[in-house]
Amino acid sequence: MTVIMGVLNVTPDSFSDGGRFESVDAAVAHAVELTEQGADLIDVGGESTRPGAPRVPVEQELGRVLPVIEQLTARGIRTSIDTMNAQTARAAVAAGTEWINDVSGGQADPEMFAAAAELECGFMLSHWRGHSADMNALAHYGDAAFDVRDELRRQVDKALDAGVHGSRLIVDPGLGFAKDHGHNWRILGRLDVLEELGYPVLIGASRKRFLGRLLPDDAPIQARDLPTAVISALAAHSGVWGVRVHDVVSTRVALAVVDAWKTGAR
Ligand code: PMM
Repeated sequence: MTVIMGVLNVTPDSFSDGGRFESVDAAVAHAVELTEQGADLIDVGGESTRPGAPRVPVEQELGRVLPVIEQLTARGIRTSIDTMNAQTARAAVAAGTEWINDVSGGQADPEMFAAAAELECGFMLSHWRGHSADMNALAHYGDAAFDVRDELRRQVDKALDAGVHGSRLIVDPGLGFAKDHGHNWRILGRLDVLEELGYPVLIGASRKRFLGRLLPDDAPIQARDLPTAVISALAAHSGVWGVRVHDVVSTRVALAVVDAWKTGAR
């Protein structure tokens, strides 16, 4: 079955949950709820990556995510750490996190691959071309599906050279990161190209801006959960490893449809 990764942004400025989970208790309660709804793991992040977002000092990031990870680990809830900082990744893994989810694919922090190799945890490696402040200017491709595959392959090779074991790698096209809506749809329409890399694929489309273009201008952010769930179904049908979503309930149902579609039983 396709893995559901529930999003837990412990930030005051995340575009999609608007800082509602700033306090540790509220964050933990939300993670428990997502787990009860069917999330297989919780992706904990303390630094917003929305376009134009400022960087957060590592100490502040650690202060946000560590208490949450400690409590989730104590409850037996599996987590990934959404960070571009090796220091945060190390501390999170020491607190029980099983995967490093680095949206920069090891590019933002030169220590990241060494940390991942040493920690022997899973590593989610995303396609990335630059920090949020300037990523929109970097959204130029010949064919986004093939260019992203090739750039991911180069980064995967660097991870392997640094000692990260191939069996621990998961690749992600980084939808919305230095990509416009057309690039995102091209990548999604050709997931077979990404699958050529031979690694499990993770897709993070949830509530992203390109989905807003399918909806009325005044639609609330939660209206993006329907197109997100449809993408979860289509991505699962093409065989991806996992989907990273804010609304677990709708994606759970979408994945049940795919399962019934494929097996003829439910
Ligand atoms: N997108 C965001 C944050 N982390 N991680 C992975 N692996 N893939 C993504 O597409 C991704 C990510 C940005 O979205 P958010 O601000 O809603 O969390």
